[in-house]
This record gives sequence, C-alpha cells and structure tokens, in this order.
Amino acid sequence: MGQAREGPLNGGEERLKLIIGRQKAQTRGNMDIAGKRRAAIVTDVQGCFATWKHGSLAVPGSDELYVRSVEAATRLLRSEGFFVLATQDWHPPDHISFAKNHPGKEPFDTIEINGRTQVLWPSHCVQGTDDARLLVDESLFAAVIRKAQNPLFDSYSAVQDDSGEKTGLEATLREKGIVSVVIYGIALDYCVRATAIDLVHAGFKTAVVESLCRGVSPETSVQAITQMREEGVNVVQDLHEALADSLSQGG
Ligand code: VGL
Ligand code: ZN
Repeated sequence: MGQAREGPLNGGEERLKLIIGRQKAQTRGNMDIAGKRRAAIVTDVQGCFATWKHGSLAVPGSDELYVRSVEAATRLLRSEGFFVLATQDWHPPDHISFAKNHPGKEPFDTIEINGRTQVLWPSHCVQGTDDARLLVDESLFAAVIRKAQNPLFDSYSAVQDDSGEKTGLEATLREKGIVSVVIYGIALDYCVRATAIDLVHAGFKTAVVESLCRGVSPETSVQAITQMREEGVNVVQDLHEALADSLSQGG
C-alpha cells in the first residue's frame, strides 16, 4: 500500500467495503439469520392512494409521514435480508372498476358483474400517470408487480385478478424459495386483505403489519382484519412483532 493510500479515510473505507460486502452476500441469498427466506410486499403505496399527493382515491391517513414510515420499515427489512417487492395498481383508462365507465353510476356505488360485486371507484392509478407512481424509493425493490391491467377485470389481489389470471407474484416468491411474507401498504381493506389471503391459501406464512397500513374505511378495515385472521393471516400491530414472528418456529 503506497504513501498516497494512507490517510484518515483509508481504514474507514476498508471497513465500509467489508460491511457492503456482507450486506451483498446477505441480500443475494435472501436468507435471514434463522436460515429462512422471507419477503416483504409493499402494497400499492402510490400517489393515487395517498392524501400526501392529493391522490385520485386518497385513503385516510396516507400522509407524508405515513409514506416515510413505510419507506423506513422497508429499508430495515431489506437490510435484514428480506426479498423486497412492491405491487402497483396499474389500470388502463377504460378499466371496469371506474365509475365513469358506467353511465349513471357514481364513485363508491356497487354493481354486479357476472355474479361478482364490483365497487365502482373514481378513476385512479391510470397507467403512466403521475398519480400511479410508487412513492417509496424504487431502488429498494427487487421487482414491482403490476396488477389490474386487464380492462375487464379488477384485481385487489396482487396474486391473481378476478378472472383468476396470475400476476407472477406467487411464481416469483417460489422461485426465490420464500417461505414467509410480511405485507403492508394500502388499502388494508382491499389490496392488502386480498393479497394476504391469497398468499396464506397458497401456503406462505403470512403476516400483515397493521400500523403500516391504511384503509378506505374503518368498518371495512375491521372486517378485513377479522377475515384475514379467520383465514390464518397473522395480523400484527407493528414491525417488531412481524420480525419476531417471521423468525419463530414453523416459518
Ligand atoms: C385498491 C381500490 C381500488 C387497492 C385498488 O389496491 O387496495 N383499492 N383499486
Ligand atoms: Zn384499482
């Protein structure tokens, strides 16, 4: 090591390289300290759903502080070796869930389509618009799963749409050997609920972090929590509990 390399920064630099090297190794394997492979799924944290961005379908409590807390939690999980994914509601302008595509209907009306109840929403998360952008630092995500792109079917679940067509989320998790998932985001009573229930049915150990979620309404959020628990989802209050749970036996 020559004269020019000596100096106050050098030792620190070497140590930093070591830390980065270790983080890379950990992230590459997506392996946590218990040897289990875990994923975090950041659900639809997008401008359209955020009061912070005056979104087209802004969900109460989704202010800047909320989004920053989601981002901080996501950074932590990634540094813990989680395989981190985002989902993104990504509709064409003629999507079946938009009230404006059903003459005489208003947002939040419900209609029956082929035996399914469809809530009609304000137009939201239209592909390629600012409104549809993810609000969390995208460099944290190994992949972004886009959903509800078919104009004829809605898809609260990030696993499959209402016709049963798969998004690729489940295949991606299996390919990575994931056994347990931690889910949070928007909306607790729609996308988070549907995604968590599909993943627990698919055999993943599934936790939802309530404090990192926001719901469209208090009533449907309470129902969603009850339903998720009945289906075997572990709904926890905060990230601490989710981490403890994902390290426990059986995961
Ligand atoms: C969602 C309402 C409409 C969601 C998507 O992702 O929770 N909610 N579209
Ligand atoms: Zn939608």
